[in-house]
Amino acid sequence: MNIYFAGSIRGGRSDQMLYMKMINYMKSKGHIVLTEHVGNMSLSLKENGRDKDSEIYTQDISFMKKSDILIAECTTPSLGVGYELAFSEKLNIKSYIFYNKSKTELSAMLTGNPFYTIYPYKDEDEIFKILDQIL
Ligand code: 6IA
Repeated sequence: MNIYFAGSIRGGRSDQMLYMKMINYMKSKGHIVLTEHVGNMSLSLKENGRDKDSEIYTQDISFMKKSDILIAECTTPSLGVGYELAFSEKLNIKSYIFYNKSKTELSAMLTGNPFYTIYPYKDEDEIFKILDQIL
């Protein structure tokens, strides 16, 4: 499958290691993660000006149009990830949301929307078992 992985960038990078683990896990199962840069440790958090950011936006929308599913890790809140989730609903791309329930409360705009399949977890290990079921 082509997978769109969504995780916080400018919203904060506390969970970057987890994103990298999830991305590597999905790749190890033979899938293509189109947005593997989200797990990149050295990603710049700075705004790049509207022209450069416009390239990022256009690229990400094109990745999403090629994706079979979207996986979002939402423990660190991110406006970009929220936008991507709304966009995946618009494109009717099956979307799965993970978040650590001991660290955050997910927005009612997501928990209240039956379009999304949502997995609150307590330990990171749980994520990989669920990914096995999804994939
Ligand atoms: O609002 P946020 O920055 O937290 O939004 C994060 C989400 O937006 C991620 O799921 C990404 O898919 C997307 N996104 C945000 N910034 C970038 C980005 N910047 N590159 C690709 N996707 C992004 C850095 C580019 C760098 C290689 C020069």
